[in-house]
This record gives sequence, C-alpha cells and structure tokens, in this order.
Amino acid sequence: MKNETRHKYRTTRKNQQNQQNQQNQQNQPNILVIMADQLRYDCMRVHGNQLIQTPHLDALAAESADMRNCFVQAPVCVPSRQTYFTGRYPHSHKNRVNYTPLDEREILMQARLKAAGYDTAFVGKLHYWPPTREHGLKSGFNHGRIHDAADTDQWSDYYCWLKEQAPEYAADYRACMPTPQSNPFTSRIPQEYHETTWCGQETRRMLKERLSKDKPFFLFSSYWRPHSPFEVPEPWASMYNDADIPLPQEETLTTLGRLPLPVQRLIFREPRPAHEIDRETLQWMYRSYYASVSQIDHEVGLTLQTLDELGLKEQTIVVFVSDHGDFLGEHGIMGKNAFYDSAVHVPLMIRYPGHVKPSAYQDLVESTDFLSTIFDLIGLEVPYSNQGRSYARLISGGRIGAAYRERSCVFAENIIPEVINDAEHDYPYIQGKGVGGIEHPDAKMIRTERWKYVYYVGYGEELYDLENDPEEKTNIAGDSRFLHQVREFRDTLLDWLITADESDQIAPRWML
Ligand SMILES: [Ca+2]
Repeated sequence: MKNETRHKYRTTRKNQQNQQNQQNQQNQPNILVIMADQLRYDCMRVHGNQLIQTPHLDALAAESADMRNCFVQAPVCVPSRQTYFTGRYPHSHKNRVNYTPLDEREILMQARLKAAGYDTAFVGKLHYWPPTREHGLKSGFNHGRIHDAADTDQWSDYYCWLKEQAPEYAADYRACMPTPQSNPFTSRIPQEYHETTWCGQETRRMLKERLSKDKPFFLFSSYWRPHSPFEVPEPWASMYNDADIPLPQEETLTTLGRLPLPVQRLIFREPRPAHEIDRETLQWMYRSYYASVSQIDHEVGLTLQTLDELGLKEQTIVVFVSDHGDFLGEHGIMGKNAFYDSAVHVPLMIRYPGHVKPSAYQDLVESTDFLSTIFDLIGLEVPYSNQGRSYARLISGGRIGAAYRERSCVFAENIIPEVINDAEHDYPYIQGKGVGGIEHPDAKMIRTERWKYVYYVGYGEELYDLENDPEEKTNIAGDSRFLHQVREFRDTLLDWLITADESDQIAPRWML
C-alpha cells in the first residue's frame, strides 16, 4: 500500500475512534473492579463452603454473572495481574515473576480507559515495580492511594495514614498479640486502623469524590488480603474460634518426593515447609484466613451500599475477583506458585444491572478474557494485542458484544520454583543454571473440565483426572492407559504456543 493511502486510512480510523469515544462517553457505565489478593474460589459461602461467612459477596454473586470456572494464567501476583489488565498471556506481556517491571510497550487497561474518556483511580495494591503511587499514576491512573503491603512511606499511603492517625500502632504492622485460648494471629492493630479497613474507606471516599466529575470512572479497589501472614483484627480474629475447619491431608517426605522436582524445590525453599506446621497452628491459619475473607466481605458490603446510596448502582459495572488462590497446606505448600486448582481457580463476578444476566455460569474462562469482556460491555474497541475471548455476549443473554466462542480448555504458565530475591530463603535466577537448580523452570498447564495436564521442561509431566481425583493426588501421566490424553494435550500445548501471539493469523492491518 502507498504511504499516502496508509496515512489516510490511519487518520480516518483515528477520527472514527475519537468520535466513537465521544459518543460512548455520554452513556458509558462506571467500572468498579474489586480485587482480593490470594483468595481461593471455594472460600465463599455461595461457592459451597458452609463454614465461611460471606453474606455480602454471596448477595453480589446473586446479582452477577458468577463465573464458576474462571482460571488465572499464572498462579502468582504480578504475572496474573498483568494478564487481567493487558488481556495477554504472561509469555507475551513478559512479566513472568514478581518484583519485575512491566515491559513499557504494554498498555494497561487503565491507560486505555483513560484514553477513552474515563476518570481512572486506584486504591491499595498494584504490585508494580517499583510499587509507588507515582508508578501507578504513570501506568494510566489519574488518582491513587497505594498500599503495597509495606510499612514504608514510599510504598504505602496506608502506612503514612496510620502514623498520622494512630502513631502508637506504627511499629505494629504485621505484629500479633498474645491471646491465650484464642487466635494466636490476632493483630495488634485494631480494626479501625487496619489495612483492610483503610482500603474500604479509601474506596468509598474515592467513589464520593468521583461524583463531582462529569466523566465515567474506572476505580480499582485492591485489597492486600487474605494474603498471609495471617494476622487479623478483632472482632474477626475470634469469629471462627469454634469452627473445626477440615484440614488438608498430611504430607510426608515420601509423598512430597513423588511431586515433580520443580514443585519440590518450591516447597523446600521455605525455612519451615508447610508439611512441618503442626495441625493446631494450621487450624488457626485457616480460621484467620476465613476471618480475613469475612473482613473483606464486610468492607465490600459497605462499598456496595455506598454505591447504592450515591444512586450509581444501575450505571456501574461491579467486578469482584482474585489474582490467584492459596494452597493453605495442600500438597505441602503454603501460598501459590504451582498449578493445583486451589491456586489457579478464582472467584469472578460481574454485576451490571439490566445488562448482565445474573446466573452461575459454568463455562471455562480465562483472565485473558477479562479485558475484552469489559470493553465489549462498555462498547469500546478491543485492542488488537488482546489474546482473550470476550464472553459479554454469553452473560448479557446474547445482547452485547462479539460472537461468543466457548473454550474447551484454559492455560496457565509459571516459573517453578518461584524466583525470590533479597530474602533469606533466596532463589535467584542464575543465567545458565536456572532457578534453585532447575535449569528450565518455565512450566505450562492445560485444564479442561475433566483433565489437568502440566508440562515441566526436563522434569516430566503431570496428568490428573479431576472427575475421579479432584484433589489432584494421583499423577497418571506415566500410566499407559492415558497415553492418548497425554499426546493430545502435548499437541494442544504446541498449538497454543504457536497461535497465542497472533489472535488472528491474518492481521487486520494487512487486509486493506
Ligand atoms: Ca497475589
């Protein structure tokens, strides 16, 4: 194509897009995305957990598209979060491990919404590197209040607020107090000065402030909980004192020795591996985790109430989601970083009154699909770089968005064991030697409704029959009866790796 024609095409496209954006801005809905950190799918009452108390999240689920089979593309914070906000797989956006900066060529959701006329703001955890408010603003937010789980002024507006409001607690961040006969993880910082309370309050303050603007808003409300360590303030700390929460099966060196070597390295990097935690302490960890979820539930309830009181419920898309789950001792692991369902299966609810049809949807969806689904719902063009599939048409009862293509499987990928720097149990990346002695630590997962397949470069495979083995305890990858499944999944993995970076092999810009 001649340069002149190409320029004319681009100019016309840009003008059309600007006109479209101006029209959309007149009636575009607000977007409130609430993210919890390390919240498992099964830790909500509405998802079948009869011990946990989550009345506000359950009520939200009843009004939402409750996506019952949403899987993240990496079982760890930064890669997973960037997938939500770019609509791209970790191997494409290149943010593969925590504490690494995002490739500057990647454009995040907030920047795209800002360009489309949205007023953009965040509260809480972003987990960018470095995790400062300024970095958040540079990424496309107009306003922000940072709290990246640190007691430093630079990384936490919460900590600055705590020192100002209650200097007597400034030294108590993450500290617990002795509580005989009760929760040993009871926070020294009382509820009114706790980080979860701060995040809820700041979210509601932002909501009220945004009302003075004549633009639609995008507000990212990001809680740093129920992430470990497990300290939690009263009255939540003692809420589950009498609960007898079922604990995972105890692991031994023999059972852990059957896991793929990269996963063993992950487990034994800890100074005190999860299988060594005594059962009473583990029970209190579970109670505290549940308490932390109930505390977030309370704050989400207050936030949704504020939205209602401000008269914004009908014109605001509300999303509740988690960046990944937590094993809580399953498979001998605390935290995340491996592909078992407790880490990759997350809650995801989307409420948009009158537009999204409330229901429990069983379709397999990925977090790559999140950006295109939201953009479809608000009538914004989905960026070409997006690798997900919008399911707006599915959840809107066929009224909104592009044609829905259901998924037969979802993918995830991760560096196993995790790269950690500047800690006592350090696993740095060493060129030529990999991570923790694992030369090629990048592993890939495929999950269908029935099966889970994981490929570790040089360290074998895992295959689980989720129908007969939902806890993923028996690896049948080496069983000759399942050879055809293993072959099929290897092919699927290869197809995915070849096609993921080109959502359409014939790029639209070539079809002129
Ligand atoms: Ca996280």
